Amino acid sequence: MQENASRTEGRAQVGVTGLAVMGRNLARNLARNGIRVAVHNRTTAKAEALVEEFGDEGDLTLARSLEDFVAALERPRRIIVMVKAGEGTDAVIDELVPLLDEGDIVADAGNAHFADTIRRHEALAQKGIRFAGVGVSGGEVGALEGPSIMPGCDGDTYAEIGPFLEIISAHVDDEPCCTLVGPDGAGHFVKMVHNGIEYADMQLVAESYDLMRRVLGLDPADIGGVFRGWNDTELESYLVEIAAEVLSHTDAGTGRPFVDVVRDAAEQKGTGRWTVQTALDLGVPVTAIAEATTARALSGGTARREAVREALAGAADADLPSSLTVDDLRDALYAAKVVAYAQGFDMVAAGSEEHGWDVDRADVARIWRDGCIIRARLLGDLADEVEAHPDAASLLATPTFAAAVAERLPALRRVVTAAVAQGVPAPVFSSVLAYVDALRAERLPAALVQGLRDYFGAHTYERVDRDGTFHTPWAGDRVEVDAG
Ligand code: NBP
Repeated sequence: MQENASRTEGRAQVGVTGLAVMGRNLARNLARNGIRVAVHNRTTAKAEALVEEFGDEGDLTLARSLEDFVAALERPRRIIVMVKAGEGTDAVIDELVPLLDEGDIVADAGNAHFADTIRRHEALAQKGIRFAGVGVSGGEVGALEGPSIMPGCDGDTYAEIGPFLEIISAHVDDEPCCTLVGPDGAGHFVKMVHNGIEYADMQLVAESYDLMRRVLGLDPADIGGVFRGWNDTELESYLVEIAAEVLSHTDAGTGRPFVDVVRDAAEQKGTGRWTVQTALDLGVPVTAIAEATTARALSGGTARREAVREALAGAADADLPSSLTVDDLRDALYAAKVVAYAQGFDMVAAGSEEHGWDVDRADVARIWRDGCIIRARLLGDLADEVEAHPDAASLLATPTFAAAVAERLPALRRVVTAAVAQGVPAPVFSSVLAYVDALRAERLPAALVQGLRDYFGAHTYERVDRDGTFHTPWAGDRVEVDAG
């Protein structure tokens, strides 16, 4: 395939292989923006259909084989792989690499695990092929109209591929929602955390709905109206906007609220679970994401739910006083969102530190302001606050967000109290409150945990009043010894 770069001028500038919903729309987005695109798919009919249906939107070159695809591209080749993550990605890379030349670029825009991206980056570097792990959020519509794009690669690779990605990304005030996040796995890591936050965000919206319905007695259409109103406040966000739409929708077949005809069981197979697993490895508490992921797993365990519901049908319950208003829920939702985002950004900082990526969290907040699923007004303020206080130990310790949470803490506590009193599960609201209370506490019962560990396992402990490591011989004379 060795060929003089100047002889490839006029050929396609970018290639897209993998033309299911995402790849197809990314290719159209590139073409609509005046970029010459070569398209390829394992099943050729999909590539043919794309060119036939949308060939008039721009310069789309059909490639029926990978050889034709590679030959259709100018050099260095820029190839976006948009196939099913995992084995599909490895299969495509294995087929592509023998056809490529040194310096060519393979950009995996699927939902890869960041560890796979690090591995692929290393393997391809040994062959002189440049690799980018590109997180893309915004779903099918975003891919077509402008997604949020989180590329992870070397600077020279970004110089080649970044300008194309920036053109097709969403824009806020002419700023692209795409920037170089960091090297190798950084982009897919940040995309993973984005999806983790998305889990927490969605569960909070769902818990707010449940409390409005079961405690305040509102019907789905009314609740849709409340969300619509909230979207004109500091809660303005894509998920609040579409919650209003889904809750206001009536099922055509039954005339019932759409939300009442949908089975109440969700899955948690993907990036939410990866986020929690990785957070545990890094030792970063992401309680909102973890509870949201667990809530999905719990909902999906329908046999267990039914068995326990029946077994506890006659359980006596406490009669606890509580009060709740729609305004309390609005304030609690904002405070809880701030905490969920703060936890996610702590995780980005920890991942960046662990892997030496030097990720700029303000940049991450900026490229999430539009195009992606968690896009929200909050992210603009978040970017400014992270930039102004880069060394803050938590977003919750920055002036703007400390004030925002402090102001709403009574409402958050009323919401959790009402949920507990009325027996409505609100795991993310509850965990967020416990997280804030734990961080605010002067003393934590971790001191007793350390005592217990020393008792049964001689694990030692530190003291508050002097340096060193100590052990008490609990089964002996209990005279403390210096264990340091
Ligand atoms: P899918 O994840 O459903 O993958 C289908 C594509 O993968 C088809 O083009 C298929 O080719 C190709 N493919 C498979 Br499967 N195995 C292959 C193999 N061994 N060799 C070559 N091609 C293979 O498509 P999608 O929903 O468009 O998503 C694409 C990527 O984008 C995924 O990694 C996904 O996680 C990610 N993503 C999706 C969304 C979303 O909202 N859907 C959002 C963000 C990111 P075929 O036509 O020949 O079967």
